[in-house]
Amino acid sequence: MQRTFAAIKPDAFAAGYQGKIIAAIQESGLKIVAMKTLHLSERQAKGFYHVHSERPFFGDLVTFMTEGPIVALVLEGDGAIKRWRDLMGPTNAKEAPKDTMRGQFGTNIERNATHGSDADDTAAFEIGYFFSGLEIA
Ligand code: 3AN
Repeated sequence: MQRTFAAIKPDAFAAGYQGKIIAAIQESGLKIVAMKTLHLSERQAKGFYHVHSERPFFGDLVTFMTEGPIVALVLEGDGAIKRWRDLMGPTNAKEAPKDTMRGQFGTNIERNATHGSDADDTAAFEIGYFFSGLEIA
């Protein structure tokens, strides 16, 4: 059993796609073991994306991630990291197939509707960044 961190980003949240994205997660067989809504501060968004701090798009990414509320989730299942990334589609929503979350609900490479951890170590960091052990079922 593997766990991954997922987020519904401010663009998808503002457009009201939370329900559709959560339904797609559940229909895929992944189990939601933690979920909450929050509005990241600049400091919190910078901490979450610290691995990208040297990238040219970092400032824009932090502005985007703090523009409105998000839904943070922990998903559980066999191969959960890859399964959720496959369901999300590629980073650039313009190139994402229409049966993926980013293809359906994203706009471009930055405003791409959802986030998913890309490896075991990032999943562990991201789950711990958003949730205490007591908040995970
Ligand atoms: P992913 O979310 O698919 O793992 P990362 O980790 O490479 O992609 O990038 C993290 C986030 O940074 C993306 N979800 C996207 O919002 C933003 N991003 C990545 N690359 C770019 C880029 N070239 N220009 C603008 N934003 C980007």
